[in-house]
Amino acid sequence: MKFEGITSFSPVAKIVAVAVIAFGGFVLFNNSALAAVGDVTDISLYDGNGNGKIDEVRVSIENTLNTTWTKNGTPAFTAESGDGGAAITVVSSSFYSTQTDSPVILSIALDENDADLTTSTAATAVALVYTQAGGGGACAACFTNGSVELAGIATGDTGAGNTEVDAAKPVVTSATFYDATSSDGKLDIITVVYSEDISAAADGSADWAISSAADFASLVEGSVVCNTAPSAANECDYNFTTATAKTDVGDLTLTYTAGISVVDSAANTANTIALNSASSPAFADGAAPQIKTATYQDTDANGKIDQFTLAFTE
Ligand SMILES: [Ca+2]
Ligand SMILES: [Ca+2]
Ligand SMILES: [Ca+2]
Ligand SMILES: [Ca+2]
Repeated sequence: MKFEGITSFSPVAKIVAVAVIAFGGFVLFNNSALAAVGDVTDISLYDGNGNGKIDEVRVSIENTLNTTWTKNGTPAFTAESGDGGAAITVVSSSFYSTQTDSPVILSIALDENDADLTTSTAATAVALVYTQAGGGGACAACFTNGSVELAGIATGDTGAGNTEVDAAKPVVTSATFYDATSSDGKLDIITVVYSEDISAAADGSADWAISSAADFASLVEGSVVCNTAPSAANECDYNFTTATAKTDVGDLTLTYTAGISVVDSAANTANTIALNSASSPAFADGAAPQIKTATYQDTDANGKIDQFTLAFTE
């Protein structure tokens, strides 16, 4: 077999050959930028009990050779509210994955009773910090595979690949009903506030329903506006009408069924929830009493009015 042309490249072939070699070098160079064993590749925030506070952080560590990672002594993780905020107590750490997986995943549990742990399910709610051995941590080489130690995680996780990932669903932090239109004693809007900013929905009414078994007549749903003016970025405004003049909660129930209108920027969809007087959170009353009826009487029948009776909407 003859390999004609190998020793006699045309000028164009030479350019192509140089370009191929250069591209190959570029690929090799870029491979060196990939995560090395011990690098943190993902930090995900979870709200396991769905109360709107981050309670677990999972850290993924590159482990391409599938060696066994171990924990030595007291973990050196600390946590902060937001990046560089107040310290949040770390309760414990354990391996979430098998210790030879790649990535190997650590679970860091946070103290939900820590007053500095604010209600937020956003990616910015908690920052995780890990100080490597010799850096003043509580143990030497806290997480290793025998030869490599987990790379430090700086405050704010400034590495492009080390930004916290939001794995926590938005949860309702308050739901308040109002008689906002006309102050006629008839409720007309419920404002539902979430633990983080949610997606914009001009009318997500298909996900929502209002009901009352006895106390409110002729309930009619209007638009449900989420993260769109006049709603705040973390809020849905549920508009409705009723024929009943009543400004306390009674048996009013507003139900959200997991759908399109309450989704965070990481595509975590809020759970189904029924909001009423007994839910958590329960409805807050933002509607002032209004006069429902006013009657007058002549109680001693002397032809002179001597008593007014006012009935209020609650
Ligand atoms: Ca929680
Ligand atoms: Ca979230
Ligand atoms: Ca009204
Ligand atoms: Ca009221």
